[in-house]
Amino acid sequence: MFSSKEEFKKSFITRIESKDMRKTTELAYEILREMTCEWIKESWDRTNGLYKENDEKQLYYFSIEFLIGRVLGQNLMNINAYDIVKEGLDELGFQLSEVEELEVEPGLGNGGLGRLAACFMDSLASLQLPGHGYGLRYKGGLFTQHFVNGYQTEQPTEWIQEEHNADARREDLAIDIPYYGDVQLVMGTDGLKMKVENSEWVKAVPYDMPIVGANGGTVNTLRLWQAEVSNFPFPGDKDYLVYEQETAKITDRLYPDDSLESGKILRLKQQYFLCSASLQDILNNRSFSMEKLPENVAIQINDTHPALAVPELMRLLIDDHHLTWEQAWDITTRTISYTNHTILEEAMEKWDSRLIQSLLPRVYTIIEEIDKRFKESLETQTIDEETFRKLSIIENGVIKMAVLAVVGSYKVNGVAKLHTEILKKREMKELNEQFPNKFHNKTNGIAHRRWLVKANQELSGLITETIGPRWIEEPERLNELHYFAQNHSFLQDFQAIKTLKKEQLLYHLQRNENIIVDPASIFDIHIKRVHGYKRQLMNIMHIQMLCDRIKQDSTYRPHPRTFFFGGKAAPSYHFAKQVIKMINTVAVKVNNDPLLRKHLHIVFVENYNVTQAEYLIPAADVSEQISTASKEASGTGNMKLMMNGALTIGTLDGANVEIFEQAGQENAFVFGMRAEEVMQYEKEQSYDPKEIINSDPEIKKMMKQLVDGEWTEGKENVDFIVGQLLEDRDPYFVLKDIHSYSNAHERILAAYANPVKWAEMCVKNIAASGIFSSDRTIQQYSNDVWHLTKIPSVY
Ligand code: T68
Repeated sequence: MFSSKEEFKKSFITRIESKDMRKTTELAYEILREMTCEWIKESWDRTNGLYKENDEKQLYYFSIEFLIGRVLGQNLMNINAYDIVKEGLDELGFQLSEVEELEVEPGLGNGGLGRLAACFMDSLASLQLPGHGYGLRYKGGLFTQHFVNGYQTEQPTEWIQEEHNADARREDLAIDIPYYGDVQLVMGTDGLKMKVENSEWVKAVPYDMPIVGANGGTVNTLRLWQAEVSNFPFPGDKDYLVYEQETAKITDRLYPDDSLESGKILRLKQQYFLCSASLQDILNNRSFSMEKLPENVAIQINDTHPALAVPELMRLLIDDHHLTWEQAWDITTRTISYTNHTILEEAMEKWDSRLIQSLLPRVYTIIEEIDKRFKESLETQTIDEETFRKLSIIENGVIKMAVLAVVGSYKVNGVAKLHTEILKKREMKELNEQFPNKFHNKTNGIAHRRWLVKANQELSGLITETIGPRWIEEPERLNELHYFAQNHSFLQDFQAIKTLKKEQLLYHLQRNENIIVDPASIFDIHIKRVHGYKRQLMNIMHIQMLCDRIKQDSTYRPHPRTFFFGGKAAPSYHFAKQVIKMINTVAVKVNNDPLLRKHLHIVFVENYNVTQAEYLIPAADVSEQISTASKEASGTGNMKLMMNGALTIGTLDGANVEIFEQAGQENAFVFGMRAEEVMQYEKEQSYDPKEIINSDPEIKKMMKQLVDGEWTEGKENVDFIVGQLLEDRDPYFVLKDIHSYSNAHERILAAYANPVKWAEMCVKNIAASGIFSSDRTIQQYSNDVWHLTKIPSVY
């Protein structure tokens, strides 16, 4: 790596001149990417060498999604070259920020779960822990969202630039994965064995991505598998053309459903592909005896999507490595641990037994055996029918992946305190009683290096000037900012940076869309997947309420606010898509109304993704975290916004609870029902939105306007929104919580009227946010679950 700006410039110029005399930003991007890869390669080789030498335990994080976002700028940052490169390029007539804009972000994830995996990768490498990711190399990441007449449309997003990947491909490590086939019992030298014949094989080719830790010392590996046709013999009675097409499909696209269980065969193929390839890779490359697997390897499964790792590891240990069932089970259940990310019924993965039996016949026999043995182990207890049903892995021809994951792993965690409590006391109560020491909490975290150090370099600079640089390595030191929460000059600097970040956001948005926004307005930001439980509908209905107040009450003239929305709806989630349409419809009305637009502005940012988030989050004044209590397992956007000095308006849900605990409820705007209340209503089915409509004139009026189509466009839109609130009985308690939400918004306006006090509250939030760094989360996983040893990189 170069040590000075001059050295960088020299090398850059030599390269640019050897390629092309036209000095375009595109060429600068190519060269910078190439140079960065070379610098990283050295550390990467060294890290791999150290891991081999040390024989230390390795962690493998199995995830169907890794939403890593752009990597070039982050890598430069992590190798401490960002400033040198920026200045060097500047002097050569390029702007680094423009160069960075050319990178197509790999959107290999839907939302929180995929982004969490990416933050964890960053923290593992930065803490110098031997932890790697296994995922899938989807040709198309999450779709690109455009609005046409206010409706979401979806286009495929292709992120791969093949010429960049020549060295990432590891053909030498390709593995073959068996699908279908006939299971037979055969007599081997050591007794009866299961054998599968006539399998259809698919080749898994790994592509490696470097994960660069802070200061560039440790570089771990994210290995992504790509499906290709296999060279193994192909069963004669099948159609090879169909096989070719189906093979390509396995890693062709990311499933765009963020919280729906799809139950499709392609999804099952993807899941097994990830598990089998990764496990074979681990077992092939080990340097220890198989019995020592749990001492040498930890496998974390990110939700149930890779839960087939349990039966697949059993299959490999028994069929390929000739262990007994008991030995294999002992090893498996000391190697695998599982993270649960949801309690939403519709997201709980269930597979039709017949589907697994046909696609993965051998794996199916193993799942049956696991289920049978687990049920036998329950026979000594007196267990009622309901409990027995809940504990069954296979029930009425359906395989429940969450139960399989719990039974087959040694630790199970939820992602925030409240979520873990709900898991233990309700959703998985019976399992928790069977395995009392398995369940634990690991509250999520975020990579502060991306979400603060990189995304908000100005604020990071100010923090470093104020408390010194140590907070970057130890983010909990951000609490030293408490001493400056009343320091006027610090608060002024903070405010100036907030304004700058707002202007930068607007500049960025204007490049892509024609948006004129007042930077002096309150930036109120609601960014996340669009879903009923995340209640974008409540936000837009509240805006509807505000419009009415402004029109009816000439004394109600609130400080201007810009409500930003960003988020995609799953293509098959019709209600969410209608909410998008409604927001866009209200936006047009409000933004064009001469009176309303003085006070309210609505911007729905198209195609919300990691890159957009990096612009939006530092610019936020208000962070909308308004899920129906009990539904949001954790949330991580809430942490990113807090860390950038936005104040949270939120329910007591997921990690919001811990955010309020840390920052103090007086430095946030808490509202709405609590989780117990919601769950009680759900249990009793006693919530009736009509009662609220009939007893509350303001809500009644809003409903009438909705039914009359004043805020929607087209009958379909009215029908969906009104239908959800009336016929479907408002399943996410929008009408129940909207008054309390509206009051919280009035408290925001009151607080904002005092800019110094507001800034003080923001700073208190930043100061309290260090605990939400994923470095803390990863250290806790390592201490309690994985037991990894830090391997300092030596130069
Ligand atoms: C999210 N889950 C949780 N799921 O909703 C969020 N689901 O509260 C939490 O903070 C985050 O996980 C990290 O723990 C998801 O993002 C998915 O994206 C998903 C994807 C495929 C299938 C089901």
